[in-house]
Amino acid sequence: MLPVLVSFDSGVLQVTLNRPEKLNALNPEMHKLLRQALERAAEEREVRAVLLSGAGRGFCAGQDLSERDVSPGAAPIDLSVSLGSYYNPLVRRLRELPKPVVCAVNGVAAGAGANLALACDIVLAGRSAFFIQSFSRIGLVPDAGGTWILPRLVGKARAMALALLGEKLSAEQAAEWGLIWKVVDDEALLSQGMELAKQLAEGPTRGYGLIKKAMHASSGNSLDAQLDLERDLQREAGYSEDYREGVTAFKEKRPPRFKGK
Ligand code: T3D
Repeated sequence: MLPVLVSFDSGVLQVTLNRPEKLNALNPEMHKLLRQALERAAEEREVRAVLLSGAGRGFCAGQDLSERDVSPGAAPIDLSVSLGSYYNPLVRRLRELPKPVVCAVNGVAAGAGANLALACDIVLAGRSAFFIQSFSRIGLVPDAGGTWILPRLVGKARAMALALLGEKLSAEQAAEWGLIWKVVDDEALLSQGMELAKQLAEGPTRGYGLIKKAMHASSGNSLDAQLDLERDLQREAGYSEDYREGVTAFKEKRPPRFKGK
């Protein structure tokens, strides 16, 4: 069985991390397949949204630690190679993908697995799921964008404590703190995730891509720079067919039929 499953239906590319016996801990093969799936999502017009989740009782337990030889006498491992080759490109790919990515966190999301979820655009979590910045438990620093996104989502005080203590954060608490969008019942998670992804897949895809650009740029921009960016992105959105359709549908008092163009 492949360690990442990919299927396509109704405009949604569904990507499932699939090593349940390891709580979907990431190894190079999974990284490769995950990257391929995200490249496909970027390139194929028909793909208008992505749904990411995990098989079994976990979402993703981060880096597969069984692949790291830390036995006495083993050579020191240069972890920057792993980040440079796998984790950083993965987070950049997710952020730059001009299509919405929904993440359905079906169980534990630990280490880079937690930050992989947080790099997605809309995060739903099952009620029994939890998030752990488990890096400090093994002497590491949060990666996969964790030190960037956590303080921005929950503020420095909470981000720092999450990173230093490596404690479990329940899905409910994560939603309350603004780390994720919503908590749903475990049994309903995948169907609600798919419903949301399908809703997005019927939306104005180009506009969504521009919304992502604006949102991601905002934390590094002054208000002036952001206003200029909004002007430029709105010009682009206004040239889209979906804008014409949206306004026409409004005037004709009917639901819009967006084509993602
Ligand atoms: O190295 C680099 O490339 C640098 C980049 C690092 C990025 C990172 O993600 S570092 C952080 C790595 N992840 C962790 O430290 C989390 C390790 N896992 C855990 O702390 C716990 O497993 C969980 C809290 C996630 C879940 O606990 P629990 O009690 O529900 O399950 P469990 O029994 O610990 O795990 C179930 C199985 O999954 C178990 O296998 P076994 O004993 O039944 O054969 C366990 O070993 C395996 N597993 C869980 N996490 C990992 C893993 N195997 C390999 N790597 C893992 N990360």
